[in-house]
Amino acid sequence: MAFLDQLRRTFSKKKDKDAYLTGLNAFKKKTDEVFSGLFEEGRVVDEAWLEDVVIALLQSDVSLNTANAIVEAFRKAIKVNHQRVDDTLKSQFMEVISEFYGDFPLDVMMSATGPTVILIVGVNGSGKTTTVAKLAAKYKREGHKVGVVAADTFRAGAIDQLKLWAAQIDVDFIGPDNQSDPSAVLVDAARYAKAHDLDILLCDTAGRLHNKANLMAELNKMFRVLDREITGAPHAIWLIVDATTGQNGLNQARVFLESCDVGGIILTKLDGSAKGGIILSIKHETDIGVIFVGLGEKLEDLVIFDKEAYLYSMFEGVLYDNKNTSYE
Ligand SMILES: Nc1nc2c(ncn2[C@@H]2O[C@H](COP(=O)(O)OP(=O)(O)O)[C@@H](O)[C@H]2O)c(=O)[nH]1
Ligand SMILES: [Mg+2]
Repeated sequence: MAFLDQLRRTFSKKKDKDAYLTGLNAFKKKTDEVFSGLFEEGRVVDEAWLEDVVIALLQSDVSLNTANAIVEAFRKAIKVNHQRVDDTLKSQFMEVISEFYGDFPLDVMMSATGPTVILIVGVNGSGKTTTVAKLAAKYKREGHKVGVVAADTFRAGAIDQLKLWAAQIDVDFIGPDNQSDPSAVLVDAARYAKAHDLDILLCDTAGRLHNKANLMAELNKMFRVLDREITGAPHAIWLIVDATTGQNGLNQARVFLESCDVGGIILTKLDGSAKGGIILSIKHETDIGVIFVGLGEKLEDLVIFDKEAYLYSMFEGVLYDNKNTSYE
């Protein structure tokens, strides 16, 4: 009981609680549908029940591997065949998932000597350009001098899209100047950032998924030229994954995980997606956590990933009896 109560109390104090409850609505509906019967008071907790929990996790887009691992951890925490569903069991379920996920705090190492360079990578359409704009708005709000870089030189549309965002947010924009080599744009951007004392440079890259060797060569070239201009750059590489593509999206993104040192995953389009369970699989299967989630198309719809807010929003309808709680 303790953990369940504690989670609700912690959640009620979160700044982003409404964004989570609204943004995760589709996912919540899904978990309500697949878990509610399972967690009815008095249900017998036996092997068949545990198998049903695995299936419910699968239906929430947790991968089989991860679902099995969670249920194994849960089995160790409870007395199978000797108990029925009650508040203590619900609390244990939540606690097991929370511990299973562990922690993955957002940890941006701001460069002490010059601009901090953040590279955004991911497949086409995953939400890279939009996320660069959202991050630019966030860091600007926090008082940093920000520049955005259109290093996606393969799609003219992508350059204009970012330029428009930059004008709207009122941050500096650095784009290609006839050259079509993304590395050349990054060199220009790094020099511009140094000359104009920018704090943060957010680089939008191309998302073409050619073969792994080409991708690695292209990324390595970017790293080399950036490091030559600004020692230690890029300081972070963040991978964008589209939540609506679920496991498939994660598999597509794997090539990036194998090609560079990804420091965190940004899960976009979680609003309207019922596939929020993928967050548990991402962490379990890649050892890299989600650091931000996209909960809409507007600039303010990017929130720092918060495990407690996520778990509470996901299971509010299933594990908590009083659904009319006000969060004030
Ligand atoms: N609903 C929703 N749409 C998003 C989110 N992030 C991006 N999008 C939309 O996804 C589409 C593709 O985004 P874009 O940034 O151009 O993807 P890119 O090809 O990776 O640069 C656009 O229509 C965005 O508005 C999000 O968090 N929620
Ligand atoms: Mg783009």
